[in-house]
Amino acid sequence: DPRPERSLGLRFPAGFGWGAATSAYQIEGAVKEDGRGTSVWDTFSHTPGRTRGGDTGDVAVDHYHRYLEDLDLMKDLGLRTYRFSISWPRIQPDGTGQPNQRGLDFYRRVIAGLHERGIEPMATLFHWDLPQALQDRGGWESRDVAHRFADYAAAVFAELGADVPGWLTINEPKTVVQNGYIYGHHAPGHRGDPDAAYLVAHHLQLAHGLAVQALRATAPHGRIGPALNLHPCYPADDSAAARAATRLYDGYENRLYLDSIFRGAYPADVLADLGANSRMVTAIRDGDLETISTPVDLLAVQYYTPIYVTADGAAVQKRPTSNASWQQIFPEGMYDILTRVTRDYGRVPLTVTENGLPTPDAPAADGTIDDAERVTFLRDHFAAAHRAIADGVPLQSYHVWSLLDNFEWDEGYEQRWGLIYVDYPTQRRTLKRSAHWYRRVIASNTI
Ligand code: PNW
Repeated sequence: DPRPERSLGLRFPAGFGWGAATSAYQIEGAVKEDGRGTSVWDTFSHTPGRTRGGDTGDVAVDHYHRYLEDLDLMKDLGLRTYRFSISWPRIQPDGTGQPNQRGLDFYRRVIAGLHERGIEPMATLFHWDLPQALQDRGGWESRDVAHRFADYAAAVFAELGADVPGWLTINEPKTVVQNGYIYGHHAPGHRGDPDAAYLVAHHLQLAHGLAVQALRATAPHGRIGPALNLHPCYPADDSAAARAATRLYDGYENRLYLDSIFRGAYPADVLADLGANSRMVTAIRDGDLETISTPVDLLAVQYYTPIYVTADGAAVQKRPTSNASWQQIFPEGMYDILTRVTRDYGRVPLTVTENGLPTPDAPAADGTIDDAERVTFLRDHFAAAHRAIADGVPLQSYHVWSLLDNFEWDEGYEQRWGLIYVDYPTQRRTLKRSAHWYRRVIASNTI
């Protein structure tokens, strides 16, 4: 599309929460400053062979020192809301005990800076940077870590709860489960261990529920919910076998997390598939599902890609992929997943907390960055969200992933997901074509 900025004439509801998202380890750098402890991602990225080119988050985009400049960029874009994450090892360097004041102060400054600029903060408690000391005690395979998470959450709520209206518990539990314990390309890098992976899933869900309870006890005016990356699953062909395989695939991708939180039960088909002797099923105790299903105020949906499932349960490609091999571009998937959660789980307020595209950006001779593909991608996904709203979905806000180019985990710095380009050697920030377009979308509340 040569003119992706052309208006579609679609106006969003008044006050719609246009935003952008980041996470701590991907942007902050300053990994040894102000008493921060080591996280599993420090360990993982410093292990040879784990990340592209040996890239680490040691410096990232130096947001810890440049946050005022970044807050000004958000204001320049006109963001109504900004989603960031709090680094657990900055607050509790070894994962337990008295909070580290200097770590809390950094987030206090960020939050104050957001309020000064009229931007609403939305904070994620855990975006994968588990304190290494807790990993050394078993990590998420240990039930105790769920309780340590609740203590950490309570400490954060006590300090920051009054100034943050929106909270997210755990970013994408499924990604930790699958990439951390089955595929092994994320920390802690365990490969081929589904029995451990689903035990981890249960403890992540338990940690979520305990954190919701901690908020109710500490900062009762706050709103909180889970941040789930949901994948609409479609049969690769219309055979009955493909449909049955898709149903189970959907259980592992979506219902495992949604049903436990919103229905107080894990899906029976997934439990049966895991088996009565699996580590997860044998770890579930009386009362756990009540904890996990403690009522929440919102559901945060992260949508990137659909999954097409064959009769033998394999995922296949049916749509064009982006520069991320796992991402197929399918805007209608946004409509499908938003309408589906509303239909199946009731009218809980929704926010999209991530959606975006990596592009191979490089500045032109005049210094501009032409990411027309990102404009097209976002316009089409915004249009799908608009259609979902028109059909009654209570979607309140939408955070583009990501505000800035940043450390894309095992992919290092090569995949650029930002609205804002970062020249890593100089840390210079430049608005891409998509950022200029997004500013006009926000100002007009229209695509
Ligand atoms: C998310 N998938 O991860 C994360 O929350 C971000 O930190 C990350 O930078 C962003 O998406 C881009 O990758 C995902 O396989 C990882 O579908 C994997 C998938 C989706 C999201």
